Amino acid sequence: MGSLTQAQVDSFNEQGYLVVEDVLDPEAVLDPVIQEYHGVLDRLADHLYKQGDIASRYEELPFSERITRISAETGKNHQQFYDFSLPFSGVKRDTPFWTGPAVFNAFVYEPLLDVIESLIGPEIYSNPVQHVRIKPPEQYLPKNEHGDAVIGMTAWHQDHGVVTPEADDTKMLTVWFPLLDAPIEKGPLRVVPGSHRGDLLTHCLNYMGNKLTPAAGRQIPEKLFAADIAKPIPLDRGSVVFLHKRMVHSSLPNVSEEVRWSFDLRYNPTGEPTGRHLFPGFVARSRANPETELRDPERWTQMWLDARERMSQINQDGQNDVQFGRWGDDHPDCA
Ligand SMILES: O=C(O)CCC(=O)C(=O)O
Ligand SMILES: [Fe+2]
Repeated sequence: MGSLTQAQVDSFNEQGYLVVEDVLDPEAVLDPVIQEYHGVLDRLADHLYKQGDIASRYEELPFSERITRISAETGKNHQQFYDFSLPFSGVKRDTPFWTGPAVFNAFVYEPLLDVIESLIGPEIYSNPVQHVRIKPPEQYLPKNEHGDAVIGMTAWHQDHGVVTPEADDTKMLTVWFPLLDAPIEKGPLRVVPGSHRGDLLTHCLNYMGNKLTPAAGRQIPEKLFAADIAKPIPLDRGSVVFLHKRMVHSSLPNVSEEVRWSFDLRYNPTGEPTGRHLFPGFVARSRANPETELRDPERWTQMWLDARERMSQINQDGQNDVQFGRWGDDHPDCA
């Protein structure tokens, strides 16, 4: 059974997002993830040190400072070492990723699935559009050629815009939560309440605000939605924000002293296309067929190893054997 009240479900349907406090037990779910990532960071530090990219492994530094020190020195976010997903092109047989048991445990944590059940029903599939984001304080990062910190805020977008059109009619739900408290100064998400009631909006390449900006990446021009009513969503550890797939959202910059660390996961009713079919999903909950639920983290890791093997044979050297995106770059909204 779902755990939300009817008023909470109604609020999600009206506003397109819902904050639920105290869903994840910090000690039972989040601390083991943090512990696991200490090992991931050791692995990254060893790799970079062996390559001569950093002067020390910085083992003496606490987690947040260690990550910040490393990114400040390399000017990179090393996302692929932390992430439980793969790039869309150029994947190699040894491309790193992390799908540890504590991470898996968070994906299938029953009280989290109870909330999801209230929003999308009892047959719940873990959609592979999923990322960890670790963003160091911008003040300690080098700037790129456009004067922006090399790891910065996320631009305006809808998650519907990052999946292929086969997932256009699905009930994909975004689930975002911080591993450490994420107050305003850490750069949490911002949402535009009610924006999910509109269509999928055009996502333009390098179009920031209302002007072309080479570093901006792909995003929705602000003239297409009510950017003035955007609302920041600061969250404490344990809390979760749920987003409708057409909710327009972005994030603020991290102007604090500590890393901003979050998971963003997606779930959809089982049987619907995920919009990223080469990556593996799994049944997280099934009331009809409980025996189909995946509860073995090693099996999950093997699914990603298999995906990596497949990906290492396609989308290499600028080839586009399988498309992950949906946008052309000549739409009139982008001019
Ligand atoms: O955490 C962020 O900065 C962006 C996350 C996001 O866009 C999402 O969760 O869908
Ligand atoms: Fe997003």
